[in-house]
Amino acid sequence: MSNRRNFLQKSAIGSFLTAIGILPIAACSTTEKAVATVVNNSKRTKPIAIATWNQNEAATVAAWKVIAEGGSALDAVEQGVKVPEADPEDQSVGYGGRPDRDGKVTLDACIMDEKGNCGSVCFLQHIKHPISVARKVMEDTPHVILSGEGALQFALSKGFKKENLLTEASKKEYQEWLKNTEYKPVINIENHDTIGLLAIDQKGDISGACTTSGMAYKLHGRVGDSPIIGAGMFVDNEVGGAVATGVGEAVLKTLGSFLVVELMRQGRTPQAACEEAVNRIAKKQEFKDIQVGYLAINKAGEYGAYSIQPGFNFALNDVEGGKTEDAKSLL
Ligand code: SD4
Repeated sequence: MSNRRNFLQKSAIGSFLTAIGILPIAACSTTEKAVATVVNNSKRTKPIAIATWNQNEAATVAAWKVIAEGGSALDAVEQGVKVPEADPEDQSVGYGGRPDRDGKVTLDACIMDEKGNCGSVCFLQHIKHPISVARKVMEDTPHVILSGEGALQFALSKGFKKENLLTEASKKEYQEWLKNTEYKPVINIENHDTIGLLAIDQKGDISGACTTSGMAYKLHGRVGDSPIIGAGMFVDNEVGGAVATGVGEAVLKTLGSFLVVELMRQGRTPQAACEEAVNRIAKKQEFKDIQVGYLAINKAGEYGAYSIQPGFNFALNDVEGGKTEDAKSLL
């Protein structure tokens, strides 16, 4: 666990502390009063931005900035996951992602808002920010999922730029891999940095996003859990949200994120719900050699996380600052 980080600028934290009731409303500007009133009139929840894997700290900081400034959870999750999408050092997401076994970087992403609207792209190539294309699918089309060439054409029509996403580092690793061409997940290393990010804004609304380049060296055309609503990510504004990381096939077979949210609806804590979803995988299939991790929040802003193997962790920001935590695990 790392220390809490100090990250908020003075003005943003002022209005935010007011909004959550830490500063008196009387001491505020008119805008701050407006924010505080909205929050005080809504069901009290604890705003938060939380993401899979502690290397995604920068993403939760970016998401929290949106929330602290009064922005929506939807904007927060999009802005948050765009950080690793644009980062060439992150070899599991967006630009710099490891390619499939044909040497092509193919991306999966989905997004869901507090009204249950959702959008997704899968098997998308050449676009650095698949999450923003997923959001356009949600907002500008009557559909939920666009795939492959159709998703690319849609993105181009919306003004996204066609780019080469394969960095020299990922290309080099791929060329090394070609020498043996063994397809085998390596727990917590090969591609388990997929970001799933959940946020609760000052109004108490929940949104989620998930984005990845998927399993490294996968078969060309393979789609994982990450762009599938209910598998890689699910949000129900009445209950909470959940995201998954790890071997997508195991998550897909159990519709893990939906399961976690439904378990919370039935009264389980986020922690207990994540544990049951992991146990469900362990009951159904050989699990000793794979990693799957779930991360969940409920409407009150409480969170939980659980994985099959040790090594899963997560990053979060709330009004107290930022931190990372290790998840408990089955093994
Ligand atoms: C997939 N679930 O494509 C993704 C991979 C992942 O952290 O989560 N990696 O199966």
